[in-house]
Amino acid sequence: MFCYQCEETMNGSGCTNAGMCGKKGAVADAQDRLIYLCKQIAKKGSNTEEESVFIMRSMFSTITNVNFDLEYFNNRITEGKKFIEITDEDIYSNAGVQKEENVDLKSLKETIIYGLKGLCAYLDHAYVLGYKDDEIFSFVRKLLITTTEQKSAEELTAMVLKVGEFGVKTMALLDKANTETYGNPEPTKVNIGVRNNPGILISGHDLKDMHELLEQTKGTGVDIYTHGEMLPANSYPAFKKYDNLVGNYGGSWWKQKEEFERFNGVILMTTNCLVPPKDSYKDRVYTTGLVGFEGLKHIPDRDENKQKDFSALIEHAKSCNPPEQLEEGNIMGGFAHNSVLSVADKVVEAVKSGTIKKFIVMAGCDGRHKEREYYTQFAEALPKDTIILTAGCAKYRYNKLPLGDIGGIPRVLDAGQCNDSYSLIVIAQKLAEAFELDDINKLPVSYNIAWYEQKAVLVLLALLSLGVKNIHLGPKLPAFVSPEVLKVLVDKFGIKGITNVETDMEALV
Ligand code: SF4
Ligand code: SF3
Repeated sequence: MFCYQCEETMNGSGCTNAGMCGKKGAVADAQDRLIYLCKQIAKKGSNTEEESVFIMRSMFSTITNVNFDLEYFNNRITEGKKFIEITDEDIYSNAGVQKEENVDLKSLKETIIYGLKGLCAYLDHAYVLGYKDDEIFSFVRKLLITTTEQKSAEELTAMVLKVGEFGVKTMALLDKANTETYGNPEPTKVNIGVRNNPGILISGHDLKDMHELLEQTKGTGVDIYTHGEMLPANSYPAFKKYDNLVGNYGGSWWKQKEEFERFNGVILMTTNCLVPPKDSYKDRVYTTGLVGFEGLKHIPDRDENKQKDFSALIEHAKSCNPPEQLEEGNIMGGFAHNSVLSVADKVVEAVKSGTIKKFIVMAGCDGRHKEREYYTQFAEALPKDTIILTAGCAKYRYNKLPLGDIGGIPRVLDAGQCNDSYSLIVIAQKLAEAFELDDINKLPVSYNIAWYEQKAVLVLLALLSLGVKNIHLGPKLPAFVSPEVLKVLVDKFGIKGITNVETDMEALV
């Protein structure tokens, strides 16, 4: 195997025997074969929606911490082979990141692939809610084909930015899908304590699963808690009305080993990020959608016009003990574009009067490495006249700190899931309009972004495609960015890694 798609890749260069994430070599190889097959379907297929959905879901399933199950990937490859004429020999001999020998072309092609993986995840979330865009489907095919062709580094660099441009479109589509279906998120105090009933903990990004689970647990005596990236669900009007939605339990994805253990109840993983479960709680974890892990129970997809059937999981939950309390209190959420822009006048006034000096976008992912304590320290060290704009699970590094507010505006404005970084873009664009600026780089906004997996790659490319400059990216720069490609990113966009809190504070604030 060879995989270097995430931030935790071995020695900052590539996982070769097994993934640091727990992915086995055979699974990584099968994922490579699936990606190769998708490229060939894009090239030789008949351009049907069925093929596009196959490609989209295949790409999504190979994102870090989504699916660890070899059988799943083997079945998927068998399924995909029906679309085109292709031999196993072809697939086996041509699949894999290392087939491109030129290090810079490989870097650019893989940047395109990882960005597309993130894009496909968001596209799938929208698709599940009945929203689609044929132009985006065609774009994904076109770019997959590009990675199989002889292209220059300049041509590929242009394509990388195109991925970002379509990333913005896809996040906009998903924003429309989420808000038209479940309402605009509202500023919400989310309880982080527990109640005394058995519970189900739901994690991942899939809001439709969230809705159906709430509906099916209504009146059953089973409480629902969110974990990780499902936290923002607490701020949607459609979900707030369920009185068995208690709040959020615990922190971000990498804390699950300890937190799932202590939750006592049933856990539902709807998308990334699953960590290989411990035997002590394994029988309480269910997967659904594209998530898979050998030995875990899987809730099958919904039949047309029907809900997914969560009854087995609900029955299981009833026999569990209530969760152990980890903490108490509240955290604030729900500051997506609609709620922030509804107080835009107040925000603009605060900036003009100097009460707010700067916004720092600290969106992205969290991860398990100690070096990420930097983000907590950075948030703590920020001057009191600054506001953090966040989205994605990166927020767990500082969303429970007592950072206070500025004239009623909380100093951490959480727009939601990583895809809701789109909200941050909308907010920045509207502020630029309000200040009559022709360039969003002239706004008092700095970017200190943390990444882990490929959705964050897409978010980064989206920001670059909008011309955002001087982004600090950490905790490590991607291993798949070659020195030459990094040079382009530095020269063109001023991208930097992180150093230490003091130096970066000086540069960013
Ligand atoms: Fe390694 Fe990350 Fe790939 Fe897992 S996803 S195998 S940790 S690079
Ligand atoms: Fe988090 Fe996996 Fe990236 Fe959605 S859930 S942001 S890491």
